[in-house]
Amino acid sequence: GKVRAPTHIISTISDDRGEEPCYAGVPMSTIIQRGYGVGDVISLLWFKRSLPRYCTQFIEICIMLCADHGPCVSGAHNTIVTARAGKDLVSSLVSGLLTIGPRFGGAIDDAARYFKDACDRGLTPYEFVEGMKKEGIRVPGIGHRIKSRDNRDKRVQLLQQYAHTHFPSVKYMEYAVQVETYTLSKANNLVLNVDGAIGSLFLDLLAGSGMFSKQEIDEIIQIGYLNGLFVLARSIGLIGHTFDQKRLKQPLYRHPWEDVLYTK
Ligand code: Q5B
Repeated sequence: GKVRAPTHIISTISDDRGEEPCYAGVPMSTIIQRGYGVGDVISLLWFKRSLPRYCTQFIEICIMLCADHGPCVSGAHNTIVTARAGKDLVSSLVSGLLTIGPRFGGAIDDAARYFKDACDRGLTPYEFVEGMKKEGIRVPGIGHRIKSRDNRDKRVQLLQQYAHTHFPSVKYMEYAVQVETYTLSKANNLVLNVDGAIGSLFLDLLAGSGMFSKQEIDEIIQIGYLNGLFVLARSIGLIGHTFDQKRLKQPLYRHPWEDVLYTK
């Protein structure tokens, strides 16, 4: 019989060889005819399956709520400085994206990992938080520069409200809130932040939707899909900041001497 030459690439999420491109086997025309949104497209291309509407809507809410958070955050700042240095859109965008990491926006996967492990092992918030402290690890998903007990993050509240109304279970989110109650007893700004809210609620989505096996959930958490939500969302804002600076014809940025402590 025919022997197929070994391929150099294996791909399982999309196919452009037919009459129309397919995402996870779903033709483009079906995506349009059924009125699918970006949450459905993410479901197909990231999770390789169609998810129920309440899940795709949750994904879209995450994208909308994380699209921007003003010009002062690390990502927007880098993008603004880069755009003002006369660089192009892609350079300005990636300059901002490269700040996304364990402190800024990229704590979603670790929040999901640590909350899941602690909740599944039945650790009390005290045992979990103090155990992390002993290891010198900050609790991912907890803490914010400007948000606090008295100035809660509206995004977190909106995500929690949506999940309370639509999710079959919010076990992991409730655990994260218990952790927050404990961390708030230590300092006012140790709130559950947007990364922690998305991380814990995505665990609830994965576990409660009945669309994923236990093994698949473990793999998603281990690979780390969830920071992708922040990267994707914030790209919208970073592109906006680039256009804004170009429109305003802003000159090269130089940080003022007065704001630097020169010391030996
Ligand atoms: N302490 C976020 O810190 C921040 C602690 C903690 C235990 C913690 C910090 C942190 C985990 C990572 C995380 C996502 C760096 C944040 C985001 C998107 C954003 C951004 C925006 C947007 C803030 C003061 C004292 C110290 C620390 C202790 C702080 N966090 N202890 N667990 N998690 N969190 N990141 O205010 O005894 O004095 O040494 O790393 O989840 O990025 O809007 O800005 O949409 O763009 O700089 O919302 O919490 O406080 O570093 O001076 O710490 O609190 O050990 O204790 P700060 P620090 P001590 S959402």
